[in-house]
Amino acid sequence: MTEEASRSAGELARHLGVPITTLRTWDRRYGLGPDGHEPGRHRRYGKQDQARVERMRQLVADGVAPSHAARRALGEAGAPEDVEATDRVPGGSRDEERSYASRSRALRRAALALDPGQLDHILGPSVVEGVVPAWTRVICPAMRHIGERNDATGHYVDTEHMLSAAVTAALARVARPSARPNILLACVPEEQHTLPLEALAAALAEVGQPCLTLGARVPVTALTDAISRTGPDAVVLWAHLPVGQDPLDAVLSARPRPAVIAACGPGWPTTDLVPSILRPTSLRQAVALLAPDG
Ligand code: B12
Repeated sequence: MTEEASRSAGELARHLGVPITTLRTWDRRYGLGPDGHEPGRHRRYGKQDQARVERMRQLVADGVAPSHAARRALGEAGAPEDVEATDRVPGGSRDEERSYASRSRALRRAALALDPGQLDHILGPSVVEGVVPAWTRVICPAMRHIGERNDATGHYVDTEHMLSAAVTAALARVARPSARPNILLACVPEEQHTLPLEALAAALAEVGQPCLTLGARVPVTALTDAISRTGPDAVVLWAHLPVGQDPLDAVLSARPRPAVIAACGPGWPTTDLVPSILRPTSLRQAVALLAPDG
């Protein structure tokens, strides 16, 4: 293997759009580092090492649990082939599933009854138990239900607003780490659906990862200004409504250029994005990619 064909950890991280800390974690935890590394010498990933890490990144982005993904990337015989449903709670028992479903129904009823006390009563403990299951199992199904009712009848805007505000408040109560944030979260211009990024900020905080959240409708100039002022390692852009490539192009040409750029939400074009841009499709995947130690 020539030196040119091999890559340092930093070069590979940039090439794949994965934080360098993620590469180190995958190496330490799953043995996905460079083969034949000599102590005292800089680690360089050869062609095969790179292919393994690239496969790992793809599998994790497809929703495979990192430990399973690593076994498959390493080509272990008997490694599980199943791709986990992207928002399934790993290890969740049937009883747990039933409990989430009944809490979600109760949340929906409390929202329809415009009952703030009850909303808080359900949301508070659910979020304390774990942001990812609270968001994916309790909150999202209720949100989808209210969204569909609203869409079908033109009513329930009040319900949607009230539920959104209660969810925002519950997620904001998750204690934020005091360290300087190195991840920036923002909605694309004109986008007001902030809740998924609020869930991401809370889920990252829960595992000790601070982030800077710019909120709704962030103009491209504000985004690039914030990048040049704070130099984040990762930028996550949320688009629920259809959006073009402009905000991504702005981040790609921002200085310093963030090592990791993730385009999240159903609003992005399904094709034609730059390959190094991450496309996590669930909260769990986004957390696994941005905070692998969590
Ligand atoms: C709450 C809500 C609002 C709130 C947002 C409040 C807030 N602070 O976020 C308010 C009232 C502001 C709002 C406004 C509007 N909304 Co609205 N809203 C919703 C609602 C009910 C929930 C949004 C949400 O949080 N979704 C997240 C979850 C619940 O959705 P999900 O499908 O399960 O998510 C999937 C993925 O996105 C992903 N995922 C979920 N979370 C995360 C997190 C991360 C990090 C990742 C990577 C992935 C991920 O996993 C899920 C499974 O695939 C949706 C209904 C819906 N189904 O989403 C409508 C919905 C998104 N809204 C819609 C519309 C049309 C509007 C308005 C245009 C209404 C209007 N006439 O003004 C405006 C648009 C404003 C704008 N310019 O952005 C439509 C969008 C249709 C479309 N695709 O074009 C929807 C789908 C409702 C509908 N059925 O018609 N809305």
